[in-house]
Amino acid sequence: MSYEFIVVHEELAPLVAGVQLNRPKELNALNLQLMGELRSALEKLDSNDDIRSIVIFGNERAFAAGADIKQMAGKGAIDMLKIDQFSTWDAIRRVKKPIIAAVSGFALGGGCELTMLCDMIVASETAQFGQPEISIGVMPGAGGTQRLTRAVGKARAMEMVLTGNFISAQEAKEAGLINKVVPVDLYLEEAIKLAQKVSEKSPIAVQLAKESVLKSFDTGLQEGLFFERKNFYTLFATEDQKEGMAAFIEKRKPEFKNK
Ligand code: DAK
Repeated sequence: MSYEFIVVHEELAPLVAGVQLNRPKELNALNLQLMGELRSALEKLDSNDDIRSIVIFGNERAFAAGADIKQMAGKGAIDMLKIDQFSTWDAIRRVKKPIIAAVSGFALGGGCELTMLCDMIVASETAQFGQPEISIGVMPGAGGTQRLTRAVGKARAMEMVLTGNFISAQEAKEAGLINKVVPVDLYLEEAIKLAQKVSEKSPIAVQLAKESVLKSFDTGLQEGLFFERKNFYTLFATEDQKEGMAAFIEKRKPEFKNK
Protein backbone atom coordinates (compact mmCIF):
# COMPACT_ATOMS: atom_id res chain seq x y z
CA MET A 1 0.00 0.00 0.00
CA SER A 2 1.37 3.42 -0.83
CA TYR A 3 1.15 6.46 1.39
CA GLU A 4 1.67 10.16 0.78
CA PHE A 5 3.42 11.29 3.94
CA ILE A 6 5.21 8.18 5.16
CA VAL A 7 7.43 5.57 3.54
CA VAL A 8 7.16 1.99 4.76
CA HIS A 9 10.23 -0.26 4.55
CA GLU A 10 8.99 -3.78 5.15
CA GLU A 11 12.53 -5.04 5.47
CA LEU A 12 14.79 -2.34 6.85
CA ALA A 13 16.83 -5.29 8.14
CA PRO A 14 15.90 -8.94 8.60
CA LEU A 15 12.75 -9.07 10.79
CA VAL A 16 12.84 -5.27 11.23
CA ALA A 17 10.45 -2.90 9.46
CA GLY A 18 10.87 0.85 9.18
CA VAL A 19 8.46 3.72 8.84
CA GLN A 20 9.88 7.02 7.68
CA LEU A 21 7.95 10.23 8.33
CA ASN A 22 8.13 12.05 5.03
CA ARG A 23 7.06 15.70 4.95
CA PRO A 24 10.60 17.07 4.95
CA LYS A 25 9.75 20.64 3.84
CA GLU A 26 7.42 20.99 6.83
CA LEU A 27 9.91 19.35 9.19
CA ASN A 28 7.62 16.31 9.25
CA ALA A 29 4.81 18.26 10.94
CA LEU A 30 2.25 15.63 11.92
CA ASN A 31 -0.91 16.48 10.02
CA LEU A 32 -4.01 14.33 10.40
CA GLN A 33 -3.37 12.41 7.19
CA LEU A 34 0.20 11.56 8.23
CA MET A 35 -0.98 10.31 11.61
CA GLY A 36 -3.72 8.23 9.96
CA GLU A 37 -1.18 6.73 7.58
CA LEU A 38 1.20 6.00 10.44
CA ARG A 39 -1.53 4.24 12.38
CA SER A 40 -2.57 2.17 9.37
CA ALA A 41 1.03 1.18 8.56
CA LEU A 42 1.84 0.26 12.16
CA GLU A 43 -1.31 -1.86 12.50
CA LYS A 44 -0.42 -3.75 9.31
CA LEU A 45 3.18 -4.30 10.39
CA ASP A 46 1.94 -5.41 13.81
CA SER A 47 -0.05 -8.23 12.24
CA ASN A 48 2.72 -9.33 9.86
CA ASP A 49 4.46 -12.43 11.24
CA ASP A 50 7.61 -11.74 9.22
CA ILE A 51 8.26 -8.59 11.23
CA ARG A 52 9.35 -8.55 14.84
CA SER A 53 10.14 -4.91 15.54
CA ILE A 54 9.62 -1.51 13.97
CA VAL A 55 11.82 1.58 13.69
CA ILE A 56 10.19 4.99 13.16
CA PHE A 57 12.45 7.72 11.82
CA GLY A 58 12.39 11.07 10.06
CA ASN A 59 15.38 12.70 8.44
CA GLU A 60 18.57 14.35 9.64
CA ARG A 61 16.92 17.76 10.23
CA ALA A 62 13.75 16.62 11.90
CA PHE A 63 12.09 13.60 13.40
CA ALA A 64 8.93 15.75 13.66
CA ALA A 65 8.44 19.39 14.68
CA GLY A 66 5.03 18.70 16.18
CA ALA A 67 1.44 18.57 15.09
CA ASP A 68 0.69 20.67 12.02
CA ILE A 69 0.10 24.15 13.44
CA LYS A 70 -1.30 25.42 10.13
CA GLN A 71 -3.92 22.64 10.15
CA MET A 72 -4.86 23.25 13.80
CA ALA A 73 -4.79 27.06 13.88
CA GLY A 74 -8.39 27.72 12.82
CA LYS A 75 -10.03 24.86 14.72
CA GLY A 76 -12.44 25.25 17.62
CA ALA A 77 -12.77 22.99 20.64
CA ILE A 78 -15.69 21.07 19.12
CA ASP A 79 -13.79 20.58 15.83
CA MET A 80 -10.90 19.12 17.83
CA LEU A 81 -13.29 16.90 19.80
CA LYS A 82 -14.98 15.63 16.64
CA ILE A 83 -11.69 14.93 14.87
CA ASP A 84 -10.82 12.73 17.86
CA GLN A 85 -7.14 12.40 17.14
CA PHE A 86 -6.80 10.43 20.33
CA SER A 87 -8.21 7.31 18.69
CA THR A 88 -5.20 7.40 16.32
CA TRP A 89 -2.67 7.98 19.09
CA ASP A 90 -4.30 5.32 21.27
CA ALA A 91 -4.11 2.83 18.39
CA ILE A 92 -0.37 3.46 18.10
CA ARG A 93 -0.05 2.91 21.84
CA ARG A 94 -1.74 -0.49 21.37
CA VAL A 95 0.82 -1.81 18.84
CA LYS A 96 2.12 -5.02 20.37
CA LYS A 97 5.51 -5.16 18.69
CA PRO A 98 8.38 -3.11 20.02
CA ILE A 99 8.80 0.27 18.33
CA ILE A 100 12.07 2.18 18.36
CA ALA A 101 12.26 5.87 17.50
CA ALA A 102 15.42 6.92 15.64
CA VAL A 103 15.62 10.66 16.17
CA SER A 104 17.75 13.31 14.52
CA GLY A 105 17.06 17.05 14.68
CA PHE A 106 13.76 18.30 16.05
CA ALA A 107 11.43 16.13 18.14
CA LEU A 108 9.02 18.79 19.32
CA GLY A 109 5.47 18.89 20.65
CA GLY A 110 3.60 15.97 19.09
CA GLY A 111 6.97 14.83 17.67
CA CYS A 112 8.40 14.48 21.16
CA GLU A 113 5.15 12.84 22.27
CA LEU A 114 5.38 10.37 19.40
CA THR A 115 8.91 9.38 20.46
CA MET A 116 7.54 8.77 23.95
CA LEU A 117 4.85 6.47 22.54
CA CYS A 118 7.70 4.37 21.19
CA ASP A 119 9.39 1.83 23.45
CA MET A 120 12.98 2.98 23.04
CA ILE A 121 14.62 6.07 21.60
CA VAL A 122 17.99 6.31 19.86
CA ALA A 123 19.06 9.86 19.03
CA SER A 124 21.75 11.60 17.05
CA GLU A 125 23.92 14.19 18.80
CA THR A 126 21.94 16.87 16.94
CA ALA A 127 18.56 15.82 18.29
CA GLN A 128 16.53 18.30 20.31
CA PHE A 129 13.50 17.38 22.39
CA GLY A 130 10.89 19.85 23.51
CA GLN A 131 7.26 20.62 24.30
CA PRO A 132 6.97 24.15 22.92
CA GLU A 133 3.16 24.25 22.79
CA ILE A 134 3.13 26.90 25.53
CA SER A 135 4.73 29.35 23.08
CA ILE A 136 1.76 29.04 20.70
CA GLY A 137 -0.86 29.50 23.41
CA VAL A 138 -1.69 25.91 24.24
CA MET A 139 -0.15 22.99 26.11
CA PRO A 140 0.84 19.40 25.31
CA GLY A 141 -2.13 17.24 24.37
CA ALA A 142 -0.75 13.79 23.60
CA GLY A 143 1.19 12.79 26.67
CA GLY A 144 3.68 15.63 27.04
CA THR A 145 2.64 16.42 30.60
CA GLN A 146 2.31 12.78 31.64
CA ARG A 147 4.84 10.55 29.86
CA LEU A 148 7.49 13.28 29.91
CA THR A 149 7.07 13.83 33.66
CA ARG A 150 7.35 10.11 34.33
CA ALA A 151 10.47 9.93 32.18
CA VAL A 152 12.42 13.01 33.29
CA GLY A 153 10.84 13.97 36.63
CA LYS A 154 8.85 17.01 37.70
CA ALA A 155 11.57 19.67 37.68
CA ARG A 156 12.70 19.17 34.12
CA ALA A 157 9.23 18.41 32.73
CA MET A 158 7.79 21.53 34.35
CA GLU A 159 10.60 23.66 32.89
CA MET A 160 10.17 22.19 29.40
CA VAL A 161 6.37 22.46 29.43
CA LEU A 162 6.18 25.95 30.98
CA THR A 163 9.06 27.62 29.12
CA GLY A 164 9.04 25.65 25.88
CA ASN A 165 12.82 25.23 26.18
CA PHE A 166 14.33 22.36 24.21
CA ILE A 167 16.79 19.88 25.67
CA SER A 168 19.71 18.36 23.78
CA ALA A 169 20.12 14.67 23.08
CA GLN A 170 22.80 14.50 25.77
CA GLU A 171 20.51 16.12 28.35
CA ALA A 172 17.67 13.82 27.29
CA LYS A 173 19.96 10.84 27.80
CA GLU A 174 21.07 12.02 31.25
CA ALA A 175 17.44 12.67 32.20
CA GLY A 176 16.38 9.14 31.22
CA LEU A 177 14.16 10.17 28.32
CA ILE A 178 16.16 8.31 25.69
CA ASN A 179 18.33 5.21 25.46
CA LYS A 180 21.33 6.24 23.42
CA VAL A 181 23.09 9.20 21.78
CA VAL A 182 25.29 8.54 18.77
CA PRO A 183 26.94 10.57 15.99
CA VAL A 184 24.46 11.75 13.39
CA ASP A 185 25.60 9.36 10.66
CA LEU A 186 24.92 6.41 12.96
CA TYR A 187 21.54 7.10 14.56
CA LEU A 188 19.48 5.00 12.17
CA GLU A 189 22.02 2.19 12.10
CA GLU A 190 22.14 2.06 15.91
CA ALA A 191 18.35 2.03 16.14
CA ILE A 192 18.24 -0.84 13.66
CA LYS A 193 20.88 -2.72 15.68
CA LEU A 194 18.77 -2.34 18.79
CA ALA A 195 15.68 -3.51 16.89
CA GLN A 196 17.59 -6.52 15.56
CA LYS A 197 18.73 -7.48 19.03
CA VAL A 198 15.09 -7.48 20.23
CA SER A 199 14.01 -9.33 17.07
CA GLU A 200 16.28 -12.27 17.97
CA LYS A 201 14.25 -12.95 21.11
CA SER A 202 11.02 -14.88 21.41
CA PRO A 203 8.35 -12.59 19.94
CA ILE A 204 5.74 -13.81 22.42
CA ALA A 205 8.04 -13.10 25.36
CA VAL A 206 8.86 -9.67 23.89
CA GLN A 207 5.17 -8.88 23.45
CA LEU A 208 4.24 -9.83 27.01
CA ALA A 209 7.31 -8.11 28.44
CA LYS A 210 6.47 -4.87 26.59
CA GLU A 211 2.87 -5.08 27.79
CA SER A 212 4.04 -5.63 31.36
CA VAL A 213 6.45 -2.68 31.39
CA LEU A 214 3.73 -0.42 29.95
CA LYS A 215 1.31 -1.67 32.59
CA SER A 216 3.53 -0.10 35.24
CA PHE A 217 2.42 3.33 33.98
CA ASP A 218 -1.23 2.51 34.65
CA THR A 219 -1.29 0.61 37.96
CA GLY A 220 -0.10 0.54 41.51
CA LEU A 221 2.76 -1.83 42.38
CA GLN A 222 0.73 -4.76 43.67
CA GLU A 223 -1.62 -4.86 40.69
CA GLY A 224 1.37 -4.49 38.36
CA LEU A 225 3.15 -7.39 40.03
CA PHE A 226 0.07 -9.61 39.61
CA PHE A 227 -0.13 -8.64 35.95
CA GLU A 228 3.56 -9.43 35.49
CA ARG A 229 3.13 -12.79 37.22
CA LYS A 230 0.29 -13.85 34.91
CA ASN A 231 2.35 -13.00 31.85
CA PHE A 232 5.35 -14.82 33.31
CA TYR A 233 3.29 -18.00 33.88
CA THR A 234 1.80 -17.74 30.39
CA LEU A 235 5.22 -17.90 28.79
CA PHE A 236 5.71 -21.39 30.24
CA ALA A 237 3.00 -22.50 27.80
CA THR A 238 5.19 -21.56 24.82
CA GLU A 239 7.55 -23.69 22.77
CA ASP A 240 9.92 -20.73 22.84
CA GLN A 241 10.34 -21.09 26.61
CA LYS A 242 11.26 -24.77 26.18
CA GLU A 243 13.63 -23.89 23.35
CA GLY A 244 15.22 -20.95 25.18
CA MET A 245 15.96 -22.92 28.31
CA ALA A 246 17.07 -26.05 26.41
CA ALA A 247 19.44 -23.95 24.32
CA PHE A 248 20.96 -22.46 27.47
CA ILE A 249 21.54 -25.91 28.95
CA GLU A 250 22.92 -27.30 25.67
CA LYS A 251 25.15 -24.21 25.27
CA ARG A 252 23.76 -23.25 21.86
CA LYS A 253 21.89 -20.32 20.35
CA PRO A 254 18.10 -20.63 20.70
CA GLU A 255 15.88 -20.72 17.65
CA PHE A 256 12.67 -19.02 18.59
CA LYS A 257 9.59 -19.90 16.55
CA ASN A 258 7.00 -17.48 17.91
CA LYS A 259 5.01 -20.43 19.24
N1 DAK B 1 3.46 22.79 11.93
C1 DAK B 1 3.40 23.27 10.66
N2 DAK B 1 4.48 23.69 9.97
C2 DAK B 1 5.66 23.65 10.59
C3 DAK B 1 5.80 23.16 11.92
C4 DAK B 1 4.63 22.71 12.59
N3 DAK B 1 4.65 22.20 13.84
N4 DAK B 1 7.11 23.25 12.26
C5 DAK B 1 7.75 23.76 11.18
N5 DAK B 1 6.88 23.97 10.18
C6 DAK B 1 7.19 24.52 8.84
C7 DAK B 1 7.46 26.01 8.93
O1 DAK B 1 6.24 26.75 8.93
C8 DAK B 1 8.25 26.21 7.66
O2 DAK B 1 7.36 26.24 6.56
P1 DAK B 1 7.44 27.39 5.42
O3 DAK B 1 7.37 28.67 6.15
O4 DAK B 1 8.79 27.15 4.79
O5 DAK B 1 6.29 27.10 4.54
C9 DAK B 1 9.07 24.94 7.56
O6 DAK B 1 8.38 23.98 8.35
C10 DAK B 1 10.48 25.09 8.11
O7 DAK B 1 10.39 25.62 9.42
P2 DAK B 1 11.17 26.95 9.88
O8 DAK B 1 11.41 27.86 8.73
O9 DAK B 1 10.44 27.49 11.05
O10 DAK B 1 12.56 26.32 10.33
P3 DAK B 1 13.55 26.86 11.45
O11 DAK B 1 14.78 26.00 11.33
O12 DAK B 1 13.70 28.34 11.39
O13 DAK B 1 12.84 26.53 12.85
C11 DAK B 1 11.63 25.09 14.40
C12 DAK B 1 12.62 25.19 13.19
C13 DAK B 1 11.31 23.63 14.63
C14 DAK B 1 12.29 25.67 15.66
C15 DAK B 1 10.36 25.92 14.06
O14 DAK B 1 9.87 25.50 12.79
C16 DAK B 1 9.26 25.72 15.06
O15 DAK B 1 9.28 26.35 16.13
N6 DAK B 1 8.26 24.90 14.73
C17 DAK B 1 7.08 24.71 15.54
C18 DAK B 1 7.39 23.83 16.73
C19 DAK B 1 6.17 23.68 17.63
O16 DAK B 1 5.66 24.67 18.17
N7 DAK B 1 5.73 22.45 17.77
C20 DAK B 1 4.52 22.13 18.59
C21 DAK B 1 3.28 22.19 17.74
S1 DAK B 1 1.81 21.85 18.68
C22 DAK B 1 -2.90 15.87 20.00
C23 DAK B 1 -1.77 15.28 19.51
C24 DAK B 1 -0.64 16.05 19.35
C25 DAK B 1 -0.65 17.41 19.61
C26 DAK B 1 -1.80 17.99 20.08
C27 DAK B 1 -2.94 17.22 20.28
N8 DAK B 1 -4.14 15.10 20.21
C28 DAK B 1 -4.01 13.62 20.12
C29 DAK B 1 -5.35 15.73 20.49
C30 DAK B 1 0.54 18.17 19.35
C31 DAK B 1 0.59 19.52 19.31
C32 DAK B 1 1.81 20.15 18.81
O17 DAK B 1 2.76 19.49 18.49
